[in-house]
Amino acid sequence: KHKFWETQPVGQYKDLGDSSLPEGPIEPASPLEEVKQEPYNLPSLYEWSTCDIGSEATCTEVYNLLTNNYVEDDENMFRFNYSKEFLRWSLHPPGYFKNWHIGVRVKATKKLVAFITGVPARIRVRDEIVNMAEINFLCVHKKLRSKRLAPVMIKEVTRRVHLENIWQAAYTAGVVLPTPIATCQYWHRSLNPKKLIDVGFSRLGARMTMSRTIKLYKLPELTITPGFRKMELRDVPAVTRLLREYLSQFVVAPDFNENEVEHLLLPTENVIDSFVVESPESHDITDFCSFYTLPSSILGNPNYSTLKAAYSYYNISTRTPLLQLMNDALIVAKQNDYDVFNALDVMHNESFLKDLKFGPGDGQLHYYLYNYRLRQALKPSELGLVLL
Ligand code: YNC
Ligand code: MG
Repeated sequence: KHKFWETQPVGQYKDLGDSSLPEGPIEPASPLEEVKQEPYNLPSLYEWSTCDIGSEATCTEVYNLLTNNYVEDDENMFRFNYSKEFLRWSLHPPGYFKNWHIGVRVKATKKLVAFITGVPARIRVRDEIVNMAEINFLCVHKKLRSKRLAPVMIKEVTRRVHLENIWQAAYTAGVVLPTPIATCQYWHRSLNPKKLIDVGFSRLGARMTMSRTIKLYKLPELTITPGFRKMELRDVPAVTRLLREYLSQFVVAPDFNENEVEHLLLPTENVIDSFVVESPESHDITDFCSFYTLPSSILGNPNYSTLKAAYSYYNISTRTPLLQLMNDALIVAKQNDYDVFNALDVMHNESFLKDLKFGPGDGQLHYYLYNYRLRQALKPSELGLVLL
């Protein structure tokens, strides 16, 4: 059934529930000399091309490929529209490898037709910190689908990850593959219900009018928590401490240091927004919340072309109730003109989703590890990891 995935060191369906299998790497690391030195073969019309996302021209090519060919919803009404700034930010974390940003071009014309990326990350699984690659942005041009290009691209990124002596990876996908470590659901909080209904993202509820719906989702103009403000560079040590302590309770979570917190969580306009609560008395940083910006193209609507969406990232409450903190996050997202605020049911998010009027989405997001077995699937609330 999965001609490619059956050959890979991933949890196989036949092993599900077999508690005699140990947790941890499925295959041992190989000596580096044994890693294949030459790239995998592509069909003869195509060639590999490392994509320097720092180059404006190359970043534009990647942006255009993804804008026209990346992930759509089941009904093909919306397509992710990652911005160039977002691509540069997410692909250049501390210690990134240039040659993990892999393109496929048509030899004759140099047109970019496929893409896959990895970035390094330390991810803790139970009490073990594992060097991994986070794999993202796998995309094959619509005209080249179902030609088994994706397996070659996955094998090539795997080879390049192995050459850095890294043997595990984490990734998410909307499709079911062998075998999810967790299956999560997106929840959506309307900020601009009229537009969401007009574009078909949501529907008017039973016995609801437009004006009642608008009233239902209305938010205060200003945030409520005293000391709630944008995160600044000087907050990096305190936020890192908060985050490390908070994430330690989950079964799978990133192991962030200060450099990574600075890169990933310091606000970058139209990419990542982060807020702290600074105690008005002690000036301690007691709480933190963040969301990233990922618009979607609205396909074939005469009135609107993009949906401005915020995606919940990492949130930590120690003194402000999480419900109040997230309500403030909704308020700032609304102030900044987002149409919808999305959150997965990971970490403690379930505790606020219903109260804050999030509704469940259709479609699921499956989390995977490559070459690392878990005895059984995790509950979403056991996951402390959000991939971009
Ligand atoms: C997918 N999303 O099952 P089998 S998510 C992984 N992730 O293999 P073909 C996928 N595998 O089942 P197409 C996958 N989607 O026969 C399909 N597959 O064993 C598997 N869509 O290949 C599939 N982006 O080339 C099958 O399919 C085989 O032409 C079929 O290409 C697939 O970024 C795709 O959704 C997804 O652009 C590129 O449909 C194409 O359809 C497309 O004939 C729209 O492929 C965009 C889209 C996926 C977003 C993402 C995470 C990717 C993770 C990849 C796996 C990483 C493994 C770890 C590597 C490092 C290891 C170390 C150390
Ligand atoms: Mg293909």
